[in-house]
Amino acid sequence: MPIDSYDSCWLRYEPVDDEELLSSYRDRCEHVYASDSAPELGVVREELNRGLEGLLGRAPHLWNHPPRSADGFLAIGLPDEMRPISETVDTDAVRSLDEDGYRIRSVTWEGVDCTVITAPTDSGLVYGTFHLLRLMSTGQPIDDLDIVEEPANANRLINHWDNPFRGKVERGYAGPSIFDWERLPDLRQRYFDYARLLASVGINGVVVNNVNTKIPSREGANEAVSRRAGWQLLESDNLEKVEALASVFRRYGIKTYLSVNFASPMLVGDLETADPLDADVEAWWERKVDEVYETVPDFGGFVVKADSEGQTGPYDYDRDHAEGANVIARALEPHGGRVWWRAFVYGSHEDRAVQAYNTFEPLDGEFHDNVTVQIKNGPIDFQPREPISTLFGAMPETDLGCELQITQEYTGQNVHACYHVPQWKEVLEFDTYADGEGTPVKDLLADREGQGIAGVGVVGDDPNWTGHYLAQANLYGYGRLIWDPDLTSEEISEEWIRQTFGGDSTVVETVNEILMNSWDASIDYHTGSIGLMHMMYNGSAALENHYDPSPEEWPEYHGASEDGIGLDRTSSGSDYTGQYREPLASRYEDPETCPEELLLFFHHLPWEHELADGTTVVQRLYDNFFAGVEAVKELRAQWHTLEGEIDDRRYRHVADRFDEHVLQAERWRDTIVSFFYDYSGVPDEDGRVPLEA
Ligand code: GCW
Repeated sequence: MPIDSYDSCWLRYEPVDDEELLSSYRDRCEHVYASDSAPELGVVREELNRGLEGLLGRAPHLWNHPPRSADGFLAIGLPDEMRPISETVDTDAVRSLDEDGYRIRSVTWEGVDCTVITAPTDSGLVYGTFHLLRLMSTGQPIDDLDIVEEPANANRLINHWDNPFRGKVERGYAGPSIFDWERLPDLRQRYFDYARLLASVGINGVVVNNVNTKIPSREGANEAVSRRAGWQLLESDNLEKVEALASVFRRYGIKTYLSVNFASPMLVGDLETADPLDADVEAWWERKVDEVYETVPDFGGFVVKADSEGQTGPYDYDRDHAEGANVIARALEPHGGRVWWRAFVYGSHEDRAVQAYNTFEPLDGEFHDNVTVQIKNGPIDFQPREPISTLFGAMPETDLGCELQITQEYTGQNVHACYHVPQWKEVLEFDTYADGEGTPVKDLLADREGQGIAGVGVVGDDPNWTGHYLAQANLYGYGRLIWDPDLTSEEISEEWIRQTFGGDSTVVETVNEILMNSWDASIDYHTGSIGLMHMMYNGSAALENHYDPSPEEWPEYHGASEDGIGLDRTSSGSDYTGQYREPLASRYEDPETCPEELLLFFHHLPWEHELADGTTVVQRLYDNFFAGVEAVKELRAQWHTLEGEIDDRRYRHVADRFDEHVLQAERWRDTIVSFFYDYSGVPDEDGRVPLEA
């Protein structure tokens, strides 16, 4: 696929139309003195060439010494590599920055205006370069910069749920996988452009294949062995394919990881068991991992989904999850690799929400140092809004990772506009009280080598990468937010809009409003916004659709009955509230103090239970579902005001989807309010329910 047949997303580098800014940018960046001492520096030069030519309208002069004749220049290199840097910045301070950190400073060197980008490592130089280009792409002045940046999270990963060899992406809504495993190790230009997109928002790790390394059939596991599947990426003849991808990502400071099957010793090896305490199994993992690192020297490690949704695990051998993870971790340790062990384990407890804590909290401190327990933000499964997983703050002796979903499995897939950043912001700002008041999730995760955040990927081979143009904001926003969780959702969306649609203030304001209102609307028409969730269609297809409404399939999630709705997760029910620290546990335990947006997640209440403002539960649900649809209609109307302001291809693409979005929101509303009416028999005070026949 030729380079220009897919979208360049936020790396458009449109010509700067502000004359004053343009001349300042040219003065300072038309001449570039960039070191070329490392592969990453090749990336820096390429991106500067591409970016500056686009922005300034002519290619920069790249020097490998200070350009004597220039009025100003850009100097990029490690602190001691060049005099314009070592003589103008505190090199000790730069060297003590986090390894992915960087410093950008406007200085005068020997009477010449100089913009310095320096960092302790080459990947820091890559991030610094993208930062400067972002400032220029968003029309910001660069003549008085004094920037020090360090990522809050050491590990900033993308988890692809791409099924190798079969090209499908589980919960992917943007076409087939971009990774062509049949043709690898041959490379596609698209791999390089994907790495650019990820590096431009600070991503430093990519897991290239689905955690469902063995596609369990609905009739039970092990049936898929015959067809090539993800677990086979560990087979010797596939490792050069992995290295080929790794060779692209490493240029951008991105480590490559694989999802592996816990039974690999049996599937890939020919052992009879995968028992983690079996000496042959231990030896097998050691040999296999050594082999991987011979081929991919900077391999990141493995992600493992075990004892979960049909994937095998240590329970098959009556071992616990620490024993399961540690046999793999011991093999990776000598190479500096890490196991990302998923805590998405449920199915043996009536209330799915309680199981992960009961399984993992008792194992705190049992995991090897190079194991990170990867926890979904909420106890269920990436619903539009969930309470925080109780594991955050409950395992101080264990490295934790937070798993977020970038792809919109439950928020409208590739049809609905839904900006996830406010949801993630709510997760990261949530106070767990782990060390008393003021212990937000973001602080629990930050600044620990083995911790970080993993986002379930969204890209596919569609020309627009994400199936919906506005969904690009989620990939962009994910990277920006996990680099700096103190950024606001608005700051991030404005950055993205300016780089993607230009700086016209009407366009920026309108698209920003649409994005910022989209998540609340999604919660309203998918759930009614007072704690219900998981009312989507499952059906019998190999991969459930999770797009349409189907409340009747999930009584154990909404608890609808003649007398009321919601689930009792208090001490009189599943006691999930008891897993939270005080004062959260008491706050959730009491319907009077439980936040309304989570009320029915923790409580089963009569339909006519009065909320704080006197409205009944059922009436609030009716109101919120109807409000959700009206909100989507408003988003569409706002988008329509942009006709002619945005190129027709993207305008039309989004406008068409808004039409389907409104219809689907109405479908959710009508299906679920009728379902509630059938149970409660309580009509809507405004006569909207029961619905006219
Ligand atoms: O969200 C659910 C999805 C599955 C997914 C699973 C998981 C990869 O419906 O498609 O499997 O969670 O997180 O493992």
